[in-house]
Amino acid sequence: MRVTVENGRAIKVTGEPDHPPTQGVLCTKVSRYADRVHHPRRLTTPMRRVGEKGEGRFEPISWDDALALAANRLSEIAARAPEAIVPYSYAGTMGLVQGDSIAQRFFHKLGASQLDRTICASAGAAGLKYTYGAGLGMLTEFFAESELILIWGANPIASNLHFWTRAQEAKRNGARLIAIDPYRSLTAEKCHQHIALKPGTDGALALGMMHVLITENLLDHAYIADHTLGFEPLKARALTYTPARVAQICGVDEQVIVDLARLYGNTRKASIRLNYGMQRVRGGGNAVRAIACLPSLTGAWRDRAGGALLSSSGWAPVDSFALARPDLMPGWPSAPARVINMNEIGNALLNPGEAGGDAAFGPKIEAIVVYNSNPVAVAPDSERVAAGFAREDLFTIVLEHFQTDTADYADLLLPATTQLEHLDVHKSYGHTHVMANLPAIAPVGEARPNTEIFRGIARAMGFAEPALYESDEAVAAAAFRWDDAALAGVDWPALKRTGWARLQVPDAPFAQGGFRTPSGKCEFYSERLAQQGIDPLPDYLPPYESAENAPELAARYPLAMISPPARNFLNSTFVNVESLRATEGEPHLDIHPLDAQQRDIAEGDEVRIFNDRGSMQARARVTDKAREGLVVGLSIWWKKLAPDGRNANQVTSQALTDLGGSATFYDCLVEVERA
Ligand SMILES: Nc1nc2c(c(=O)[nH]1)N[C@H]1C(S)=C(S)[C@@H](COP(=O)(O)OP(=O)(O)OC[C@H]3O[C@@H](n4cnc5c(=O)[nH]c(N)nc54)[C@H](O)[C@@H]3O)O[C@H]1N2
Ligand SMILES: Nc1nc2c(c(=O)[nH]1)N[C@H]1C(S)=C(S)[C@@H](COP(=O)(O)OP(=O)(O)OC[C@H]3O[C@@H](n4cnc5c(=O)[nH]c(N)nc54)[C@H](O)[C@@H]3O)O[C@H]1N2
Ligand SMILES: [Mo]
Repeated sequence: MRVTVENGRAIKVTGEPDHPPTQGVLCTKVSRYADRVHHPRRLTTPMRRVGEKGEGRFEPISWDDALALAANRLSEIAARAPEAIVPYSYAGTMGLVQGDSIAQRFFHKLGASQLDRTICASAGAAGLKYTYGAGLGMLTEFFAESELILIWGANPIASNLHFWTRAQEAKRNGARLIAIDPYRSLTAEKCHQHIALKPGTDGALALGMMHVLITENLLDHAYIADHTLGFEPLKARALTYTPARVAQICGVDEQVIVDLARLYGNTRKASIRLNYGMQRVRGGGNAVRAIACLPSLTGAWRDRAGGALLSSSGWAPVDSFALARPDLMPGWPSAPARVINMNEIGNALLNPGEAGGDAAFGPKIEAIVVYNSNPVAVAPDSERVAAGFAREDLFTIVLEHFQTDTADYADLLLPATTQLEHLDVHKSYGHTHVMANLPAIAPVGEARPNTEIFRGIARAMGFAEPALYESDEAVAAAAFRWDDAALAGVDWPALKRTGWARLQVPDAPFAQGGFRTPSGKCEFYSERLAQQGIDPLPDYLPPYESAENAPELAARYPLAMISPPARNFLNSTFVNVESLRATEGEPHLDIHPLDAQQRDIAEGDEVRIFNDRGSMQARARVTDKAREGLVVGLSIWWKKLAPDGRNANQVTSQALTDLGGSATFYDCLVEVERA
């Protein structure tokens, strides 16, 4: 990203023309980043709550007073029960320095609860780990040479523009693009074919494709013999997924499944861009495992334009231990602090703890420190999340750029710098470059980097541990294992000079096998899963909230709701940038004409979407973009900027995925009525 600065203000951000994945282009929302940085509502001073909890009324205080207030409260709680303190963070702008370096070290030193950061990708990450050994896949560049691209549970026009550029290149060269998505997304509209399966049934579709590949012998037997493990048991499993059975599960025609498998098996340069959209359901981890097996069955990996990509982040040799220093935990390594899954923060905040009768939970949560995240808007089962944050006896610190829905609940609200103002270092999950993020402008107002804020609280608490006081430069320099072959010839000073470096990854990374699993093979069968008492083979698990799994629930709430990203928002970031919000308009609900008709809903009607967890309102768009039985509310709105003060997470659930403990945002049954 290039920043143009005039008189100390960022006036424009553009893509770096020389950076191969970016090629000078930023996506819709990030190209407005300067508007966000200099937004009139940026938080510019520390503030203390003066109103009621959640009311969002604050008064400015000095940094010294703010840090002392934080230190006093946290010290007092830590003296009794350090695990009663919980950090809550996700990616922010995804840097390794402003993400989980000094902050993690601080919470580890304190003995605070650990947070399992599972809100986005952990089901898919687990699926890849048990199949390939890590988050590894095809190189983005070479999708441009593919002859067939399955865009599977991904909407790159909205959420991964730089991949879409490659897919279009391939399309111009004659490639066929197939979208597999219950919704006719912006991307699906531009593909040659759209397979609109029922949400959460991807595992069955992949197993059905395997059935055809096996029975019609569209397999690369040499690749299977040399580079995979467990073909025979996988074959037995796949043979139970006949196209007829899969057609019934997925709600698509049998012939569509057969044709898809034949085309896939008969195309040499066949690639799959799957993305996280398809793993936000009960069976998400298994579905990723099943899809990840496909290129190893057909030997698509032999060509650099064949294979699959969910995440490429495993190629970057990040030194997570050096960054987060878990060894600073008092009980390390035998008795690490308790772990709270971030998707269950609603339940966790409302848990009375051991004194209230839940011995297994441990101490009741007394303090939460939020940075790089907006849980009151983004976490599932939001009624419970908000009720938790509203607790009078909870001490809440929020580090933010803006007064978000979460910031409204803060006792102490601290202004943080943006990526234009601080130093950082990045890996990617969509390409294979690492990047240096150098500050382009001075901090706005009194904003401070997250790292500096945590150093300040540590100092005010009197901690002596040197690791807590390392400079951002020192942390950045320790973020990667520079001696790893992937970074040959690159070190931190060099990265700072050039801005980015390409990781040394072979063009066709698994052409000769070389997976990072214990066996070194693509593990269809996972011994590691078997040892944990988990099914060692990929399977299809029906969504928790489906007619298959919960008929009684489905009778009351017959519509499946998904709430994938809106093009102009980045999760809940940018919702408060007026120009972007104006383009999105207001919260919408896409509903199929037949479902609308049954409910007497017309285009433009205000509708109420509800289930046992909560409700929200949106404006109906009657359209066959949503398949029958599906409703779609593009997200994630700030609640307070929506007309009814609510958003899609009012109805989503805290249930976790099969693998990885991920969120199940798209495993959600609702009913809809005219408001
Ligand atoms: N504009 C924009 N870009 C973003 C983001 C954003 O909020 N806005 N968020 C960023 C982040 S944090 C992430 S993780 C990525 C996410 O980006 P993606 O991985 O692309 O995920 P989603 O956008 O959640 O979903 C993509 C598609 O999956 C479809 N889908 C939903 N359920 C299912 C299912 O069960 N099966 C199948 N096959 N498809 C399904 C949705 O309809 C949607 O069109 O995007 C990143 N980029
Ligand atoms: N219903 C529904 N819910 C979802 C999803 C969905 O598709 N549907 N998607 C899920 C996914 S994939 C994800 S990744 C999560 C994302 O959830 P979050 O991680 O909460 O992401 P954002 O909503 O972008 O909020 C990030 C916040 O961090 C702040 N921030 C950014 N950089 C910094 C920094 O350097 N310092 C500090 N202190 N703050 C910073 C921003 O101002 C912003 O308010 O949401 C999940 N929630
Ligand atoms: Mo995400």
